Amino acid sequence: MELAVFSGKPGFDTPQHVGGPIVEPETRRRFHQLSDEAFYRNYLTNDGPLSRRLEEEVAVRHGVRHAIFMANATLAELVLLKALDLPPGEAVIAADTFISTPHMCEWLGLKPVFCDIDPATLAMTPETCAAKLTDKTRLIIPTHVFGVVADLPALAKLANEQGVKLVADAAQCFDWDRGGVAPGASGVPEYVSFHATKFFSTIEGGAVFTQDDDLAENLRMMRNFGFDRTAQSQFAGTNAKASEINAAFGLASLPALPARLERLTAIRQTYLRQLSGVPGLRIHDMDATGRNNYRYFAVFIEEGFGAERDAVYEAMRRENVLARLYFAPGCHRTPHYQQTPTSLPAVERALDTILCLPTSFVDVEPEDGACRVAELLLAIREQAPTVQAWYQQQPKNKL
Ligand code: T4K
Repeated sequence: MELAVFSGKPGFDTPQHVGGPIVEPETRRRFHQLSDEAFYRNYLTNDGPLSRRLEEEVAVRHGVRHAIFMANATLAELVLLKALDLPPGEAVIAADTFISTPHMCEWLGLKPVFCDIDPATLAMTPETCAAKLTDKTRLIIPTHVFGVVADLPALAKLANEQGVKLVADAAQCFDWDRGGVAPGASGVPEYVSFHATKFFSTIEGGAVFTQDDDLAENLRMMRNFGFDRTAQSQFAGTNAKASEINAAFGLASLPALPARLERLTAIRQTYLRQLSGVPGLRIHDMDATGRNNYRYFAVFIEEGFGAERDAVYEAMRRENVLARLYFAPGCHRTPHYQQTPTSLPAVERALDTILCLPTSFVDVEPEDGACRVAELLLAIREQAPTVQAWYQQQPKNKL
C-alpha cells in the first residue's frame, strides 16, 4: 500500500474523527419533535419538563437516586466541589485526565497534586494516590479513563481512613458499570459528561449522579443561584443550568443507545480482529473492570512497532485518520501545571505512546471504516523505518 506520506492517495477522502458526534436520522427526527414541543410550550430552560424527564430517565437507567443535569461536566464538577464546602488545601488527581478536572479544583482553592496510575487501567490506585497524600489533602478525584474504572471501593476506604472526600470523574462513563454498579450508585458522587463527542450527548451537558438526597437538593440549588423552592437565594449559587433544547437532544438520543452500542461493539471487534497480537502495538483493555460503552478505542505504540507514536500519528493524519492523543501530555506537563515539576513514569509512558482511533465514521460504513483504519495502521507498521525517517525530516513547525 502506498502511504499518503509517500504521495499515495489518502486512505479516506473525508476526515475521520475520534469524537465525531453520533446523530442517527431517527435521533434528529425525535429531536425536532421534542424541541418543537418545548417551543410550543414556550418553556425553554429553568428546570423544565424535558430536563426533569431526562434526569429521571437517566437516573433510573443507572440505578441511582439522582442525576442532576447541568450545562456541562466541567460545571457539574465545579458545583459538586463547591457543595462539598472544603477548606483550601490539595486535591489528588491522576495526571491522565481532561484538563477541566484539575482546573475546577484550582478555582476553588484546592491545589491539584498529580499522582501516577496503573498502566493497565490508566486509573489511579490506592497506592499511587496514597503516595501523594499530605496533611493538606482535602479531596481525591480518580478519573475512569475511557470508562475503565478506578477501584472506587478501595479508594473510598483510603479516603475514609484519611478523613478526606472522594468524588469521581465519570465523564466518559454513561451506560457503564463495575460489577453492576453504575456511576454514583456506589455512594461516591460522580460527574458524567453529555458532550457532543460522548456516547450519550445533550450537545453540551453533564450531570452529577448521587444517592445522597441532601447533596442532590444542595446541587439543584447551587446550579440555580442558590434559590430554594420559594425562589429565595439561600447561598451564593451560580448558573449551571442546561436548557430544554439540550434535554430534548438527550431524550431524542436515549432510544438510539442500544443500536449505538451494537455499532460501537462491532467497531471494537473489527479493530480487535485486525490488531490483536501485533508486535509493538498494545490494545487498551476496556473490559478490565466491567461494562463499557466502547466510545473510545485506544492503542499504545510501543517498542517493536518500529516507529514512534508521533510519527504514526502524523502518518495517520495524512491518511485523513484524525487520531487523538487523549490525555497527552498529561496535566502535570501542561504549561500551567508544569510549574510544579513532577515525575509520573506510568502516566508518561502511557501518554507518550497512546493513540485513540476513530469510532464514528463519515461517508463509510462503521465496520468498513474500522477495517480500513486498522489496515492503514498495519501498513504504517510494515513501512515503519521509512515512516520514521519521513517524520524526522519534517520541520516540526509544519506538522
Ligand atoms: N473529564 C473528562 C475525563 C473528560 O473527558 C471531559 C471531557 C471532562 C471531564 C469535561 O466534560 P465537559 O465539560 O466537556 O462536558 C473533547 C471534548 O470537548 C470534551 O468534552 C472531552 N472530555 C474530551 C475528551 O474531548 P477536544 O478538545 O478533544 O474536542 P474537539 O473539539 O477537538 O473534538 C474532538 C474531535 O471530535 C475532533 O477531532 C473534532 C471532532 N468533532 C468535535 C465536535 C465538537 C466533530 O467532528 N464534531 C463536533 O461537533 O475535547
